[in-house]
Amino acid sequence: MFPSPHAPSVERRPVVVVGAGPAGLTVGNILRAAAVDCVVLETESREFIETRPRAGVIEEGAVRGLAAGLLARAQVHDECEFRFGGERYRFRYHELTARHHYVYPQPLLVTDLVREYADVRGGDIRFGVREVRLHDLETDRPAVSYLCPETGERRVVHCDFVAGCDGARGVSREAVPAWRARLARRDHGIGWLALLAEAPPSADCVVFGVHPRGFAGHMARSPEVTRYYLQCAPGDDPENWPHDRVWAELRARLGAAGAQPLAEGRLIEKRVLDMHNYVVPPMVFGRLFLAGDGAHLTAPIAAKGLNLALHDAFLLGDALVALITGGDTDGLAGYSAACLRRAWDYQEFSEWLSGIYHGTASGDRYHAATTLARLRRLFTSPAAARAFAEQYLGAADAY
Ligand code: RFL
Repeated sequence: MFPSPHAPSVERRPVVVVGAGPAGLTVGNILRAAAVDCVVLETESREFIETRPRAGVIEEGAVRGLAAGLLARAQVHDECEFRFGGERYRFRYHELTARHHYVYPQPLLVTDLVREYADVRGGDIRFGVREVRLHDLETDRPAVSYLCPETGERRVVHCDFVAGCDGARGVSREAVPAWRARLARRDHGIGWLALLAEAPPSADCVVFGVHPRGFAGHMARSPEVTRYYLQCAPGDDPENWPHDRVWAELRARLGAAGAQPLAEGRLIEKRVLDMHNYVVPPMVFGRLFLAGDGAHLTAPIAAKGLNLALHDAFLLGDALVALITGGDTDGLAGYSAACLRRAWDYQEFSEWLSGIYHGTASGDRYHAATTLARLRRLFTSPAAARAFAEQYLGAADAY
């Protein structure tokens, strides 16, 4: 039951942030830096979110002053490598865009952001909350309630705005009624076996293996840990992929003339991801503003999800600060449209890249040959290379 606004457990804050992923923590940090009061609600424990492995490739433009740890410790990547037809092709994107990628594991970024928000700025963050519910979003007095993990009591936080940053499985997106949300979804019909190996990287950059047996990817995470991907059937069982099969397949798909042999190691994560994307326009419902995976999902194909979450969070945090501290409504009014322009651009890139990664293994000779033509064009046409580099780095002048 919803407690009366006079009950002792009722609080009031300008903003409630639902979810302590990269999006929610970034919004929280921007608000705290501007002395705007807020509370962040998270269903998991601090330890869990600080160790959950996920992304690692971050655009230069998705980093702002909040990520001091990242700037001090991240590896800087200027190029990537495609391998196809038994050859290696270096793609030097820094030369084309003057931008680079940071390689910094998401758990470290989340750890930095939690520390900055909670320990440095004294921000209020509540872990382990249960049964989060969003209320009265279409009024100017919305609220968020949750079950307190210590007492089991339902607590209510009244607010002016709710930042829905609770990811793909959160409650914020569900709070937008079906008549309003215009979910657009794309299933690629392809699975990726996502692997983390306790092994040093076997190349000095990200490697994409485009092979008739299927795509394979190599991405450094740290000097001791490397992420690998193997295209597989959607819904495949990770148990079908014992250690020896994984390494044999990686060697076959990433093999190329002059390539360094793969450093083998224990597989510490092994899960099958079904490649699908979605966007939920608009990203606003009354006083609820969605950000990150809660609003749009991009399969790891283009390594864009974390970057989009950070871009959303910058826009949302800045817009909330502008309104709450200065009465400026423009940022929030244009928030959804601004985020969606970039989100759709990245979706289109993901779609295009999926064609390149998966085309040669499609079983369709025509499709396989046009895929290889597309790939070769990246290395023969400077105009095609520049266009690819701009999208890969998220470096367009405007979205
Ligand atoms: P998150 O990170 O999922 O955070 C949401 C948080 O909300 C919590 N939560 C709730 N809290 C309160 N109430 C509820 N009802 C809640 N329900 C959930 C969750 O516990 C969580 O802490 O979403 P956010 O902030 O939008 O960030 C999105 C990114 O995490 C995601 O897009 C990336 O990880 C995607 N991704 C990659 N993105 C990149 O840009 N580059 C990459 O290289 C990259 N690699 C990847 C990836 C995602 C992967 N997986 C596991 C899907 C590799 C993998 C394997």
